[in-house]
Amino acid sequence: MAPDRLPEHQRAQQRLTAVDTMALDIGAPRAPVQQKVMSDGTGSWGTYVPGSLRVVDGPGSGDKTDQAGDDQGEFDADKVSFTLGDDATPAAGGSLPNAASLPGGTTVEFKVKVGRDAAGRQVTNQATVGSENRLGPEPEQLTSTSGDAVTKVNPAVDLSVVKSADSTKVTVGQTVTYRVTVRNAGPNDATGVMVKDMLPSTLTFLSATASNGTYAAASGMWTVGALASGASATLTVHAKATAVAETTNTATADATELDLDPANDSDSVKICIDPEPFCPYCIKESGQKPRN
Ligand SMILES: [Ca+2]
Ligand SMILES: [Ca+2]
Repeated sequence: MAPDRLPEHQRAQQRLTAVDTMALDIGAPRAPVQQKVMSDGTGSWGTYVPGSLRVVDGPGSGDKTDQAGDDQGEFDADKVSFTLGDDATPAAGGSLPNAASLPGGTTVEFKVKVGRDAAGRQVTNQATVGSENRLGPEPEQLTSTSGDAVTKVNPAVDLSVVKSADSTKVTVGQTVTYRVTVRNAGPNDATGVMVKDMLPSTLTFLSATASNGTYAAASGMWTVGALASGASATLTVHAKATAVAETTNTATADATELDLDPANDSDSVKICIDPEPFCPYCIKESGQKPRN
């Protein structure tokens, strides 16, 4: 095997969450070759993070700009490229001495923001190095491709909550019925789904019905459990108004997985509890004044 055909290698974090940023380190082995140029695409699963090109070690180490023609690094459309080695210019790779194994040589790095569609999947990335072998009688153009750098991306979900009341204006003694719906917009199945929905002190719990799981009135916790991507669950709570108040109560959902849009995890309903109406015939007897 010619020295230049030693495989390139890549290091990537082994576990990420969608929307995290991943740094791909790409090492190039030392080889008695010149004009080394490395290129690497960001793939369909992520987006290049502008300004993240860097030669980590080896000749010309340091940050590189995304623009072409000013230094060893360049980002163009969906591909990053570096010119490597001693005396590398913006246009042409330099030379690297021979060495038996990594981590000799040079290492470059760039960052990729992992996209939503990659959640719960494995993503892979490869780098390619082109070089010219000048050991023989004639210069020989060579290409080396790395093995796949495989990174597991954590699953992610988007829970949303909608809460409503059958009436937003009641009187003391009347029953209010709240309806809470939690939905998982995916992209992955949710586990350990909990919805916290504590009744205010001006309402007394009567009963609850849940399509999934159970509701504990004392803690206000609706334990939903697993919720597949695209699925929803509903809770109905009946409560009795016990005191005059303007009261808002909120339902908030949570799951084991990261939620990609926390803005829709909660919903609130405000209700007004009026005093009990007075019977005009009772006023004379009780001496109470009718309410305005
Ligand atoms: Ca540049
Ligand atoms: Ca959400």
